[in-house]
Amino acid sequence: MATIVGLAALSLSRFSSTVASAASPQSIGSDLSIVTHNDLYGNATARTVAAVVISRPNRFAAATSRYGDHQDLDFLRYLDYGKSTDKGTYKAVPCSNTANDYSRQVSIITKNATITRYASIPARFKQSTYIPPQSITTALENSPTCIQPGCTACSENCLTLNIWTPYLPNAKTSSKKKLVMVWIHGSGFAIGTGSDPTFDGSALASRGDVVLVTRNYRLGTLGVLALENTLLTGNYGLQDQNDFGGDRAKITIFGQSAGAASVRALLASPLSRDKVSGALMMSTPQGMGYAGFFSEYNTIPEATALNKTIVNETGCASGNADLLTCLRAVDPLSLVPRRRRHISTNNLPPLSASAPKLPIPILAGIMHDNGSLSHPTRPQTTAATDAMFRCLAQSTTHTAVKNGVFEKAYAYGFDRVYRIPEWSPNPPACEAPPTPGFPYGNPNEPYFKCHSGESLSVFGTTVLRGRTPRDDDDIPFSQYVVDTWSAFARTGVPVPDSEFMDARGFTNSSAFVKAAGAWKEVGKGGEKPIRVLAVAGKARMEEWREVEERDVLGLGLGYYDGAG
Ligand SMILES: *[C@@H]1O[C@H](CO)[C@@H](O)[C@H](O)[C@H]1NC(C)=O
Ligand SMILES: *[C@@H]1O[C@H](CO)[C@@H](O)[C@H](O)[C@H]1NC(C)=O
Ligand SMILES: *[C@@H]1O[C@H](CO)[C@@H](O)[C@H](O)[C@H]1NC(C)=O
Ligand SMILES: *[C@@H]1O[C@H](CO)[C@@H](O)[C@H](O)[C@H]1NC(C)=O
Ligand SMILES: CC(=O)N[C@H]1CO[C@H](CO)[C@@H](O)[C@@H]1O
Ligand SMILES: CC(=O)N[C@H]1CO[C@H](CO)[C@@H](O)[C@@H]1O
Repeated sequence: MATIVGLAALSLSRFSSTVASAASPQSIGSDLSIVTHNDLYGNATARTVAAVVISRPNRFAAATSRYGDHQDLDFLRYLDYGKSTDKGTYKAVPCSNTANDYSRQVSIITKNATITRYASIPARFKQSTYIPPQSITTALENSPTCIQPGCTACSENCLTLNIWTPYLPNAKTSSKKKLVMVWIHGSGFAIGTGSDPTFDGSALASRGDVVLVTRNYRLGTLGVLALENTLLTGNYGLQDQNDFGGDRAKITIFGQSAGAASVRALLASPLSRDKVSGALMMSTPQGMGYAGFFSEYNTIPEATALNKTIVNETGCASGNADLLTCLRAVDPLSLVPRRRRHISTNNLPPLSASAPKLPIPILAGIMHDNGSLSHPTRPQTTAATDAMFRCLAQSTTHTAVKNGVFEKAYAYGFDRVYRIPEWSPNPPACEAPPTPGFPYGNPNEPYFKCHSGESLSVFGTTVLRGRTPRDDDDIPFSQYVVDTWSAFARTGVPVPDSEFMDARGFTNSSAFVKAAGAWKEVGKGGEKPIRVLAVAGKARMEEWREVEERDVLGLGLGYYDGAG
């Protein structure tokens, strides 16, 4: 009955059907659960044991006793979590989770799952269409990114996704579904990819027991160009993001920066708003100047007014009946350095009292300090920086709650950052300064909590991305954030359940949650609305920030009340 499946391949969940000998839920006649502690310390972990668990009769005690007094297998109690009786009947196969070995593979056969492509191969300036699962495809390599400035491993044929899963169902024996988190990457609608290793989904999938999906969408002008009275209707990138199906009760969309602005646009669109059970928006740029570009939408006439330059520069005559053919013949790399906004009949997302209600929870927040310092050519200046991010992020949440637009809302301010390698907008402003005993930076000293500084913590990829933990809190803090984000996807509440954490042995996160105290939804019981995400002892609830500054700028909490 026992079937051994190496975890190494599973831990990154690269699926393959090309290896004839690969085990599959079908060949085993059982579901496969992959349970690993994954403490985010990478190959420095002391918790090297993981298990592939097969749902064939075998009591928990029997399964564990087979492996002697392997204390590390305690985390398998998680398989009984949420069940009323201790009826767990599992076969556990412990194996190392430190190897980075792709040679052992697992196949899956789903209802004709297409693993590598989620939408039709996009014709330039044409809406993509969601393709339901059709065939089984090898997915061992990252596919090309969408066209972006200076790219090489890129293509217009880029509508692909990556999937990490802690569980492979056998359709014959189980109808269990995991919660799904769908990530929309940021970078100004201009660059980026779902295959960026910063967004490696292993940690969220393995710790959070969710299926994690990252995906590409068209960028730059290729994602948005719209011209009135032509077939160019814009929103190609947004439609790419909208191309997904599945159980609407189990899908949370989340994104950062332009990705968060995308989540916001998807929630505003009748095409996508009813497909999700939750939404998480990290650092949505909104407000004045540069940032307004992300979250205020153009109408087609407004977008058309912007076409002059680009149409002229391509050499395609704007009056040409064959404009589309002409534009499709242009080198795509010459089109992407430009950006355009999403197209909508409404310049702002509908948040007023008359806005349609969306019965889902949202979680939204920003970096705790200076929202900007984000753009290489637009360094931090004034109060206006805060206005871009903070004031209107607060107004969005405040107004949405006041007008009951969402079922409930949680707000946070992120107060610990470790910047992404290769990206330092204003060095060394976004780095904690080194002090004696802290050669990699001392996060207890003041430093700017810059835009995008949350990504490594949210994905648990600090070590994976080669950043050495600066102190003993960096990784436990990331554990806490990973567990918080996935808890929101599983339950709609950004607080991991204590029994869940106990079952998994997430002792650090337990301590964080206890130290931080209750995290109430915005607008409930006069509680302070913002959870400051910081190390144990510094996490707290706070009032909306920068009230005076906001009012001076005319970006008060009521800013969005008139919208839509
Ligand atoms: C452990 O990981 C680090 C970087 O994360 C790498 O430099 C080192 O070679 C790895 N060690 C082993 C034994 O794999
Ligand atoms: C799977 O694909 C085959 C052929 O491509 C088709 O006949 C069959 O109906 C598909 N099954 C499902 C469940 O979509
Ligand atoms: C396009 O460029 C030409 C010169 O190259 C200029 O005369 C014309 O006004 C431009 N048209 C638009 C719509 O900008
Ligand atoms: C908790 O954090 C400490 C460092 O502060 C670390 O040594 C330990 O391994 C962590 N425990 C777990 C369960 O991840
Ligand atoms: C093809 C197209 O729509 N061209 C338009 C570009 O914008 C100018 C000015 O807004 C219009 O006059 C063109 O018709
Ligand atoms: C809230 C906060 O940290 N504000 C800081 C933003 O950056 C400027 C310097 O550019 C500081 O003076 C502010 O205190």
